[in-house]
Amino acid sequence: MRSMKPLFFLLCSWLTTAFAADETLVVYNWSEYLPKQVINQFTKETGITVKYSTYDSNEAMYAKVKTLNGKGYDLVVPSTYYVDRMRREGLLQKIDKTRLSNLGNLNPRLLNQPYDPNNDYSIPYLWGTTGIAINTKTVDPQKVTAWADLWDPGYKKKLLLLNDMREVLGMGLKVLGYSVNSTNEDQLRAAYEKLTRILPNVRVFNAESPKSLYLSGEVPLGMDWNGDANLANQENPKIQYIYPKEGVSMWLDSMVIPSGAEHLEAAHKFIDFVLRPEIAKIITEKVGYTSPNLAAIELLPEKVRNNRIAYPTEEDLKNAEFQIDVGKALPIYEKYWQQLKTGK
Ligand code: N2P
Repeated sequence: MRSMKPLFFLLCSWLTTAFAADETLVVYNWSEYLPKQVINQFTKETGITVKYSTYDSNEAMYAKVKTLNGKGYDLVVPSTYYVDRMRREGLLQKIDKTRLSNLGNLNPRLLNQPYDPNNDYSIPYLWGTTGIAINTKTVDPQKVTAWADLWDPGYKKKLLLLNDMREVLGMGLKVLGYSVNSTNEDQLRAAYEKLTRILPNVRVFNAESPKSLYLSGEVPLGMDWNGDANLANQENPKIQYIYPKEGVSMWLDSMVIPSGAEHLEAAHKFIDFVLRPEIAKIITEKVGYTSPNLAAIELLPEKVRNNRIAYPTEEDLKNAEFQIDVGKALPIYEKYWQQLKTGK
């Protein structure tokens, strides 16, 4: 009789691979979007080491994941309009929701949206708005109530614009009365032309850490994401966040698992960890953005819950628009963004 040994070893090695607990988790997230404390606590509790790196735009994240064909990362955090694109391109894998015991904490109004019906591929992480930050020490707040005010020739070389294609072109569209999700070529050209006229006022494009530039005093006003402005405001109350009257843009970023991810067990554990009320509470408090986790919001001190920078009122969201995928118009956005940034 032939020895059963090789078969036995094969089986053993298969079993160890199949059931070995993950030792690492590779996370790729927006900059300044997850407190170190949360990573440390996760590692302490699970023994899983988190390899963490960051990006400052959806486009940078997408390019990386696409080049790697969905391999290399276990968890990334795209905005809704990239969840849509990535899932349609086969770059994401389904999340096993039976492994998520804390899913019920999420605001049901943010679930089951057209970009990912049934949330098969994405679990909301944080959401927020894009408005205007000003330093009231040097800028009169009465004079800045609209996106249009940023074109004032008095602000020569003073503005920060987010280094973010959809945000900047969205502002150009909005100021002309169009939708931030326009797919109309003429409207996009008009937005681009309008934006070329703001360039003399632009000091810097930044999406990595705008607050550092607001706080150091290098820029007195410009665009900002609400959470970033929130932290700046906590450090220096003179820095304020304004909801421009044309309307802010709104977005939601979600945790997704790329198609080639290797550490699936760890990824699911991490998602469920983030969904715990106490952990989601730490995240919203420390990074300043808005939590989709209702149980976490309940735990927040009143002061945080009533802070309009992170938790806007209905009035603040008047004329607000949620950013969605622009489908076939994306190359038009890319063309004008490139032209705006490089002048060609
Ligand atoms: C934080 C990035 C905010 C996310 N640095 C914008 N979707």
